[in-house]
Amino acid sequence: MTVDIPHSAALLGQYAASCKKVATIAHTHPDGDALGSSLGMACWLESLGKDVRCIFPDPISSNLAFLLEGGAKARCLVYTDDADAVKSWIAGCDLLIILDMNCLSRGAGLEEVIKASKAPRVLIDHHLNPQREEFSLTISETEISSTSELVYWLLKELEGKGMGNIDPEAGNALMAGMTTDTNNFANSTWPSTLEMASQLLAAGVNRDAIVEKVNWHYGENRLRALGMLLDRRLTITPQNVAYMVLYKEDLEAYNLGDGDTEGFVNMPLAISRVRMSILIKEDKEHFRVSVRSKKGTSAQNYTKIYCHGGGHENAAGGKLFFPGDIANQKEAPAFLERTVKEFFDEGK
Ligand SMILES: [Mn+2]
Repeated sequence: MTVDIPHSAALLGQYAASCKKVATIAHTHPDGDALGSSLGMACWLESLGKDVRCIFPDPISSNLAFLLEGGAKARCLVYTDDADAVKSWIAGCDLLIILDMNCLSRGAGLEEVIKASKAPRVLIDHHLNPQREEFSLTISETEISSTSELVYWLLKELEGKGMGNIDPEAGNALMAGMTTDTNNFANSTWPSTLEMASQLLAAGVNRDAIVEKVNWHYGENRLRALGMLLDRRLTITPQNVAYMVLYKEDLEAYNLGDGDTEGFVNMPLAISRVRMSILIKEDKEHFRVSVRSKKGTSAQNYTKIYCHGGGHENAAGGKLFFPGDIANQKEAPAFLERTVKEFFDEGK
């Protein structure tokens, strides 16, 4: 870890001490880390007596619904479900805490709402290249598993200073966020990550239940779609890059919701010779692009150069627009072939 936790926590504590009404805001298509870090932060702020809502640009996928049991659901607002409630909450806030995204555009429709607010913005994130100029305080750490872990260490520090506490609900949410972002300790696991897990286990967080709920409660459609993809849509280029394309017809045929394709992109990395895996999924006028790579290959660089995105060195996401990057959907495979060849063979 490179960030100075005591110093950053003290600054976060100052912002929290001087506010009354807060919004935490996380990225579009919220994943376990976005939700976990938001809920963990909200629990802590509530323990300080603050009025808090966790705001998301769009709905939370159904496999994470267990984190919204109890009181947590009432704490969350989704912009695409209730734009007026979100706008009026943010307009009344005197602090915005932005989590698990390095730039405001990752907030999709919320970007303008955030920019319209005069409240100070605190960024807490673990992605590369944070857009520091947009924030009053940036707490960015890339040598860490997840935003949930970063939040954990900040809150732990503040708790030691007698400022709020990490209650079991927050511990559970932060453990879930870390567990999903490390793909259950398969990647981005640092010494501090295991220390956090150890401390939370000792505090009574039921990690087995989290793992079970995250991984074992999908519909049959998810597995059948994965079978179809791996059997019929997996291409491996001469550069040993695997790619798979999911068209709108597939999403409809298998009735795939937002969270249902989570983790698909990792599967081809199981093949020994594959060094990078790309999954593209058709959306409105663009494909959503997910890229994962093994050590020594930069998913981040490929995504930045060709797919309007970024993220982490070995896990990145972006978009591919049509028309724009490609004339139409059917051109996507050729685009991937060409850009992969250029990236690896011409050493871009
Ligand atoms: Mn994350």
